[in-house]
Amino acid sequence: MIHLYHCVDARSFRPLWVLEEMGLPYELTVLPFPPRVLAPEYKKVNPLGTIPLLLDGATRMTESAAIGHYLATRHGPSPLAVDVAEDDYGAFLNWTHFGEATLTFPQTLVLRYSLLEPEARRLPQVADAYAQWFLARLRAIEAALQGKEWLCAGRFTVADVSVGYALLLATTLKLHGGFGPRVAQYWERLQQREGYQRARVAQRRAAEQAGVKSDGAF
Ligand SMILES: N[C@@H](CCC(=O)N[C@@H](CS)C(=O)NCC(=O)O)C(=O)O
Repeated sequence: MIHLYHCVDARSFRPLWVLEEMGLPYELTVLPFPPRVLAPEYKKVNPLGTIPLLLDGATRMTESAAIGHYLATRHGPSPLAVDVAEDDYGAFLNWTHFGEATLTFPQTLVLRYSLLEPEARRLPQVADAYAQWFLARLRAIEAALQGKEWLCAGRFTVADVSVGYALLLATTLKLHGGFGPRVAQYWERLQQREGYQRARVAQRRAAEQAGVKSDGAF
């Protein structure tokens, strides 16, 4: 059985969303955020203390975008993966990694320096600079969506999950006012997906069962 360790609305939402899109059976453990501090026993399972952690037999993964790709291929075939023989294979890999490396990374600096650090250690200048950095990178998404519903291959894929999570995080950080018109419509479209909505329900139920706050971890 696939086992996913998750915190509410954290990057582990990517694999949760993929699991629900694919209808795969899985076990979900929701931890309080940050687990490193609030669930220290978790470090026995994942010494990094980070989420996600996905266990699947002998497979052990801690990178959210890679896990989505893994699930759609190892547990496929699935339209969520783009095959190497398809024209958009390179675009698929690029957007899947762009979602994490280019779009989520700057937001973690915003999160840390505007919310997570104790007040005295907050750095508004860093938070503002990386918020602008993030919004500027969204221009690539705005351009890619011209005349398209999804980022590549003419269908919804793991690349949309990866970028879609970055838009969810932006909403949590109240950066969504800076979305361009195509990004704003894309974000609406993503939230209408049944897989997204099922993942929201699964997250809330598992958080409630674990006694973890379910209305946003941060
Ligand atoms: N690149 C990794 C990052 C994993 C990561 O840093 N996750 C954050 C939550 S979104 C975390 O666990 N933070 C808690 C900590 O650093 O203690 C991924 O995409 O999964």
